[in-house]
Amino acid sequence: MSKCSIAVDIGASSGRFIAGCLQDNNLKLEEIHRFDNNLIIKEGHYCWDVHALYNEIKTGIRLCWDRGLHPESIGIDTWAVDFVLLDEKNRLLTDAIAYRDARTDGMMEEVFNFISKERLYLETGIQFQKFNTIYQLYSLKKSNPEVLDQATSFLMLPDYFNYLLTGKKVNEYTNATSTQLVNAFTKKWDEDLLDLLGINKEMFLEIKPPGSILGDMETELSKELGIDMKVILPATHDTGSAVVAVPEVDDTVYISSGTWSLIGVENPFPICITKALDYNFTNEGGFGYQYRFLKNVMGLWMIQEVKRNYNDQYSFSELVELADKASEFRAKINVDNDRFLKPENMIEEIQKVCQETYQEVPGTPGEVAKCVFDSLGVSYQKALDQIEEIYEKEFKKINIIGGGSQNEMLNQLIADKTGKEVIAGPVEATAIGNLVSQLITLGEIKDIKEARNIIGQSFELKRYTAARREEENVT
Ligand code: LFR
Repeated sequence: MSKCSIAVDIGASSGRFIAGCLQDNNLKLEEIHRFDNNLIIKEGHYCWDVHALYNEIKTGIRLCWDRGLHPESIGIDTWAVDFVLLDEKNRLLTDAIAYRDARTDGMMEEVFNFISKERLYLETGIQFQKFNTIYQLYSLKKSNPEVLDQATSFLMLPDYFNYLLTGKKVNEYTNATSTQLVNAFTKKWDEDLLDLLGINKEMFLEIKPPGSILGDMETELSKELGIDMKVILPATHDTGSAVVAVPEVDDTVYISSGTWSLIGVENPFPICITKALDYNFTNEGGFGYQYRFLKNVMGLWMIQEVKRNYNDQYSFSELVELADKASEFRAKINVDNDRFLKPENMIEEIQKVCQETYQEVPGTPGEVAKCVFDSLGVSYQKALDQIEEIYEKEFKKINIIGGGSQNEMLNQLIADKTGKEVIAGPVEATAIGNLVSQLITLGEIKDIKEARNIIGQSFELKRYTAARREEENVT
């Protein structure tokens, strides 16, 4: 059996610890640990509980040892854009304020007073989302400028966990690009932008590409357990890892479906043309310096919130079933409206928007869920049309990866709507992408091409075609 690695994949609603190794050229996964992740409120802001998350990381490592697994390496990925700042004694200067917090309201427009939208896009290639790190930092500069001045290290959340595990501080490349402060061409911190904004440049660290070995684990826990494990940088931005796990990228549009739906294509260079700017597509840095030309669609967050607002009375699959039964319901909303980022109550917000747009208001849980799924379908279709317009070509396949790929109703809806072949899976794409990046670094897998072949043959994928409900296995 080959060397084994651990992927720690922390999403906005849950985290998982998955061990993986190659057996007869197939990737074998073993889930070690799973935990919830929730927003907490601290001093009036939505924050992530980084201490609780780090404890879950330590619990997972302990559980590996309890099971007799002695992995060679560990790699951590999380969502993007969020960060902490440390002072010269490496003490936390900030809470990990979450990107859904309202502190960035209006900040994007203020930043445009210093840097034009066009210049920002031409230099970074990154989409305009009000929660990007650049706007979070600008908000901090306005509210607590002294904190920015005292900071000696800027760490994105996976960088922070890596620092806790190894004592080494770096900024991993794929996640760094999501800040909208990395130059898309030089792949370095864009010092001109930082100067224009008056943000302390000294706190930004060396940018290291995914696939780098950060160092050995050095914690009380490693001493206690006698652990000799390397920390490797995967694409620490979860979407970056997920896209590594798309089995066939040629002629394929992927949808990485989780809290967000990220819809796009892999590209060897950034596309910063006016149309891409107008349609708000991003060029996020990827593994092997590929770019993810994609668009954020609001994703399953909406249905997760709907479920929570019904006091978890219905499971996710019950909501899907109820939506299926509400087939007569027709109202649709623009899911990408910022109003849905973190409304007080998602159900009420959906109802309000339907009312304001003179549509039938969804009343039953089935109608609310149907409205969300249908509206997501519309947004996917629009993003797809925009990609095809920019590429001036038709893509034949859509590969849905991630937890959302298990939603058969949505998969079929996408096949029906687009008329394209839909391939669903792998479900654990992010953890798989994280794992194969480590196995490439360890020399177990040659390169990303071989990794994708291995992934294609290791996991069961389902195919859907328009107006036909049956699927066939294609492994
Ligand atoms: C998905 C994701 C997206 C990013 C959003 C916020 O989990 O990482 O790629 O735009 O979360 O960080």
